[in-house]
Amino acid sequence: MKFAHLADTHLGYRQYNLDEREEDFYAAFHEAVEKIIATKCDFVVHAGDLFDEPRPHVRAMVEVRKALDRLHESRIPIFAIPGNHDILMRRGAMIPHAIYKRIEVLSVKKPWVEFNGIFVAGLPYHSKIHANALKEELHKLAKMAERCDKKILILHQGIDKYFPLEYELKFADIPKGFDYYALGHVHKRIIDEFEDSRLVYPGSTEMWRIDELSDYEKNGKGFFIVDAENFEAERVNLDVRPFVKAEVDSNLDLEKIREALKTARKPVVNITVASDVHEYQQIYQRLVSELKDALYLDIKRKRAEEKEEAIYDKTINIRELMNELMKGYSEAERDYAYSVFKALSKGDLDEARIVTEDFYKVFK
Ligand SMILES: [Mn+2]
Repeated sequence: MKFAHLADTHLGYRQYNLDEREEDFYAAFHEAVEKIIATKCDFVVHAGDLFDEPRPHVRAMVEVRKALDRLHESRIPIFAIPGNHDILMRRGAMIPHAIYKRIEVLSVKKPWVEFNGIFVAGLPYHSKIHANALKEELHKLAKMAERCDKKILILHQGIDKYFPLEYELKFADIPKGFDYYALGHVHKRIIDEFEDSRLVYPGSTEMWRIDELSDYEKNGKGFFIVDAENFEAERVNLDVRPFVKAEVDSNLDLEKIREALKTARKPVVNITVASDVHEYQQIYQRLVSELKDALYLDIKRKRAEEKEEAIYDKTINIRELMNELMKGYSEAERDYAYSVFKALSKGDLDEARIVTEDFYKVFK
């Protein structure tokens, strides 16, 4: 028996507002499904962020239905949990998965199934404010799991070891006793050991953000096929669009980029220009006219002055900046402030209100 473990498919995401990039995410997902069918997996676990948004557009929902039909034809069930991108922060809100019959979504009310003697457990994404509730549920699940010899735990969470700035669980909080920890949320591919078990993040199936590039270059994008006897995880790579990242100055040495553009599939090119403000416009124009073979050119000017750089870094790392400003406050208070900040910067008053209500309920 074997199963496929995938996560972070982010269907419906339309990077750079390009049709091609939206299609790329569907293509990677369907390629994964076809490979799962071809290798005769017995079941699939999806560790969250199936969709990019909790209110996906119809096209994304139809693509998922097609994939679920394909799996169903091959009698391959799929067990899933909602990730942070699948959950709308509203009381009583439904997840988009609710529309399908052919996907079994694990929830706090029904956090496990027994499939061919394997205990398959999972919980939806919990924000850091609810980390204690999550730990309690995990403790209960670990007890329930004792009924089976083989046990899988599916979670969509950041763990401090891999996600030091925005984690909900510490490595030590992970309940012992499962054979395979099928994780999602971190978009890098990670295989780690935990006790005698395997802890795996398959990563996202496509390039969701440019900071995933070094892991993509090193490990590729894709998912894992796992042997349900010994829980060895085998990497399966997907044919994902190439990305190129380069820095150029006024010499405009484009040889390397031109070389990279010779692929059958047009790459996304991310360029940082080291120049002063006056030269930049001209360099920008030349890049646009000379690199027409790129699917998309993402060009930015490198901030030259050191002072500017320091401010720039901090604004990107808002979490660190807030931690510093709120030094005298507890970790829970800092997390709360950050959650409210995130909600309000999206203009989402409902989310800010729910985060606030939750905070006062838990920490009154
Ligand atoms: Mn994700």
